[in-house]
Amino acid sequence: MFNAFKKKYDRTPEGEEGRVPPGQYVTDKFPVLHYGTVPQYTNVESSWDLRAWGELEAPARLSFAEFRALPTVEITTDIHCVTRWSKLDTQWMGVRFSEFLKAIPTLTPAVKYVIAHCEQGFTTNVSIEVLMHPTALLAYKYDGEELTPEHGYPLRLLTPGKYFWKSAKWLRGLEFAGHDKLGFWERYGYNNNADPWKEERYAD
Ligand SMILES: Nc1nc2c(c(=O)[nH]1)N[C@H]1C(S)=C(S)[C@@H](COP(=O)(O)O)O[C@H]1N2
Ligand SMILES: [Mo]
Repeated sequence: MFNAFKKKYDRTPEGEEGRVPPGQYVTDKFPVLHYGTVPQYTNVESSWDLRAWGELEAPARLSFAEFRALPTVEITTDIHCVTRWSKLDTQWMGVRFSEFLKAIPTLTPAVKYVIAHCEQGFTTNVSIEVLMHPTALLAYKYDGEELTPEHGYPLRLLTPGKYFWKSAKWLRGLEFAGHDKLGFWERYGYNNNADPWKEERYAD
């Protein structure tokens, strides 16, 4: 008991090594990184929705109010940006990806990948297995507060175990696909698997 307690608290700040992937440094700041401009919404109730399409029995569309009525969870996780900053113990609230699946028509057995579609055409792709993890979130609060515009308001994806670029900001749609489709940064030369522990930064 005592050892388990000690081990947990040894990790930070002195013993962070085991929590920080190779080539990363820890920051207490929350840097803002993205391509393009920050979308501004005047009225999310009328101008925002979340769509799902592809390998499911019928396409779906949830309004802002419908989405916000879904059950939420809070999670604490570490985030790792490919530009080498990591931030430990970030706190998020949102709808589990697996919970969201209950709110849309059934997926077909062909589904293997999910392509996240965002404002201004940004996309990112991940295998559906990764999003079935209980810490995969459609997140709308950070540190107890509504996401700020630059961090993805009103909704972002939180993709566990991958470099942070796969945590798409300003999420508007999820495409369910039987085959993989490279997203924005993945096409730009970043590694499609993006595992920070294996330092999969760039495509070979
Ligand atoms: N829509 C969108 N989401 C995006 C990006 C982007 O360019 N557009 N950049 C990604 C990258 S490279 C990173 S590191 C994180 C940064 O999130 P943050 O600005 O909240 O730290 O968002 C990711 N999500
Ligand atoms: Mo990034």
